[in-house]
Amino acid sequence: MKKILITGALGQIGSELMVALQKRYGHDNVIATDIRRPPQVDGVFEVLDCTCGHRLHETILAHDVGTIYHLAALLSAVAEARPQEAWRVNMDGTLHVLEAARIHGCSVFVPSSIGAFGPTTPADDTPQDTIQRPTSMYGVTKVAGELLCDYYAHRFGVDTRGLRYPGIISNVTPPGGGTTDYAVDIYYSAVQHGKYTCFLREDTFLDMMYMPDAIHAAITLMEADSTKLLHRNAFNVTAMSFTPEQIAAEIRKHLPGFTMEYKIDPVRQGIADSWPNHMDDAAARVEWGWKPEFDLASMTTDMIRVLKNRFGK
Ligand code: NAD
Ligand code: AKB
Repeated sequence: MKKILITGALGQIGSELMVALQKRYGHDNVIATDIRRPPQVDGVFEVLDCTCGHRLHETILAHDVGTIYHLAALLSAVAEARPQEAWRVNMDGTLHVLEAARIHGCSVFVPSSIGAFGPTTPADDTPQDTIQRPTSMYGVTKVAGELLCDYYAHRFGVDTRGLRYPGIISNVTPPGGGTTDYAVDIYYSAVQHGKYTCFLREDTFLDMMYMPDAIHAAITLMEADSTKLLHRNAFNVTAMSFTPEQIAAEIRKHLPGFTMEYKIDPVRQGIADSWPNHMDDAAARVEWGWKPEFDLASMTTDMIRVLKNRFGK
């Protein structure tokens, strides 16, 4: 079979997607790449900067790549701190990947985000097709990325697909600098120290998803019948929506002594306030059968079980 290339494979999503793809399609059929070299990696790995067009072409040709999962990006908080670099990595990277896909006939998965929405978007039951005027640099690159993927599909016939992921919660690789990171940090801190200082306000609703559902969604979308995909590059997908107070209350069911205080970060609070409370993901459910397995209760049970084992608690 033609190989599968992942950019940004050492990140929060890539590190788990790599293993899932290896299991599904064969260990040596997955080419993991990232701008940094890991101390060790179980599989084929190459250093690859996604903004370097000729290295992308070389790697695709050398490994006979047919599918690209393009995960390399700067996330919302990092992008707000370094907006020019975020534009370069997120936009130049995506353009180079799409160009390489066009030239070499690859299909491409490019994740978008709840960050593609802004303060004028309807915040509740956010429709699949709606106003998108984000105010963060991350959001600007995510909307532009969605449009660029649409363009490559209709103009050049490239098989581009994508999801608007919510905040992803996981326990393998720490998140890379986003606004939703609190919902990962809180579990580590609760299990290790019994307390957490939250950088978002207690009533901030955001969409979230547990990593197994995020991985399953990406692979299911890439395997879906393309004739059924009306919204091919930007499917709203969500599994749950909660506030910091609600996740803390759920954690207290397992760790009754857990305490939380707040020290609001105005930058990340501003970003969170501009994002939806809860998206409507009906299009994904209808067009390719999206259905999450985990809700807040089952995810919390699993996160705490895994982290207690890891930290010997
Ligand atoms: P991450 O920050 O954990 O990982 C990104 C990886 O990209 C890192 O390993 C980094 O080294 C690498 N990278 C950075 N610049 C690069 C470059 N120039 N060339 C190659 N690699 C480079 O991110 P993630 O959470 O795994 O996110 C992956 C994708 O999913 C991103 O597009 C992100 O916007 C999107 N997404 C993530 C979430 C989430 O909650 N994790 C939610 C919505 C969308
Ligand atoms: C971030 O907070 O930047 C990401 C995302 C929702 O895109 N987790």
